[in-house]
Amino acid sequence: MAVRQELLADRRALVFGVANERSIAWGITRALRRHGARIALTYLNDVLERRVRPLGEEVGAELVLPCDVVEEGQVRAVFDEVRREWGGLDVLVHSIAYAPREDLEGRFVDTSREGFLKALRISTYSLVELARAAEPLFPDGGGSIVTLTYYGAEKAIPNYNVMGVAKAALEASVRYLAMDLGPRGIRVNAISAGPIRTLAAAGGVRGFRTLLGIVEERAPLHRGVTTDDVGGAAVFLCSDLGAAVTGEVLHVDSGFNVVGL
Ligand code: 0WD
Repeated sequence: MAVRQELLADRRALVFGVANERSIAWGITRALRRHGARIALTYLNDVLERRVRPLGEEVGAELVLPCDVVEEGQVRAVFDEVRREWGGLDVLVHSIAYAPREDLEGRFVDTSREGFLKALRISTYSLVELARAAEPLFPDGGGSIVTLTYYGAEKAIPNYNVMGVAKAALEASVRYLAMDLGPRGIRVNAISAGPIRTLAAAGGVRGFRTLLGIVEERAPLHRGVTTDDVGGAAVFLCSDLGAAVTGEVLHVDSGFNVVGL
């Protein structure tokens, strides 16, 4: 009987963006753990801490740390703690996004300067900042960074608005980070997930339920996407199976992005 090889045995994985058990980051965390990774989680604030700590216990997280990526000191503190506790890092998952609610409805042309900058600061620039902080911790010749994007980066989707612009910049950032970090053997990829009912999505994007229905009706697989589907793709990208993949946007969307309407 073939011994099931643990694809991520003892790899040290730091995950940003677990908010609750419906978070995409939580689906990824569980998949990484199932394949032998060691887990560290960050949470946004005290309110979320109450939800994230029990999840951390469920996966034997060795670190559960606060981090609002807007606070540079908190970002530095997380990586200092990782260096102290682990001495290094193998996997970084960035599953963070934010846009003011009023900018995720109505017309994109009406986006405020503050809303635009805040959305890109939190949803896009934070990847560059985390990658820069993580780089010295990755071992020579290894390391994988994964972020989450959405089809609204490629096509204009009603109400996704400024988040679509943030995701387009995120996908371009993945390519530039891949170029910079490739010589160190560090790979940088994005997973473009189909719509999933999470706290942020259901509450954040007007008309979200319609999006879910359209995917099930038109996507080749005629089914929605789950956080476990995204978790499986993340294990592939973080493991040696994805050793020659970097700068990519991997669609995990039941094939929705390949069909014309
Ligand atoms: O359909 C979906 N849900 C899709 C989500 C489809 C395709 C992509 N995505 C992306 C999102 O854009 C995001 O980048 O996946 C990522 C995770 O999104 P999610 O899992 O849908 O949402 P959620 O569970 O809410 O995680 C986003 C988290 C926030 O959670 P809440 O519930 O508080 O919105 O990002 C975190 C926060 O935990 N977050 C921050 N973390 C650190 N610093 C910050 C911040 N300033 N702001 C938000």
